Amino acid sequence: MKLIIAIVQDEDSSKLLSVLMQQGFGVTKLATTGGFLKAGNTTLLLGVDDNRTDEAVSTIESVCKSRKQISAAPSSMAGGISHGEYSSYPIEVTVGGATVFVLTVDQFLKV
Ligand code: 2BA
Repeated sequence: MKLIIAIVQDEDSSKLLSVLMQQGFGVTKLATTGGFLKAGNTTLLLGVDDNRTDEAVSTIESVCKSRKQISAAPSSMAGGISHGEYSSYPIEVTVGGATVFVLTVDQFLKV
């Protein structure tokens, strides 16, 4: 069994959740925040049988679109601004489709 951790954009999360559920995957949705943009994103946890891992990943890939997003540059990129503050200049970043981790599961228990 594998645990798939997929970090996706909020805009894609509802559709992705529906499609994965229709395909019979068990999914847990978490509200998360990206460290770089400090903006909300969505993390999905899927426990899947080994032989369905590729299917789940290709569904995630097909639903999640990458987008360009304008954001204030974090202070770490501006220099000289104290921790946690933002500079005023905008930068363009590409976000999505999805950041996916696939982990091998030692045990899957429902107790
Ligand atoms: P954020 O950390 O908010 O990053 C949003 C997007 O900003 C990233 O999209 C990337 O295009 C850009 N970005 C991130 N760090 C950057 C930097 N130092 N300089 C310039 N641009 C930068 P994605 O790569 O698609 O990542 C989307 C979200 O996935 C991330 O949101 C974060 O929540 C998560 N993520 C990405 N890589 C990760 C990792 N190695 N471990 C854990 N979470 C990760």
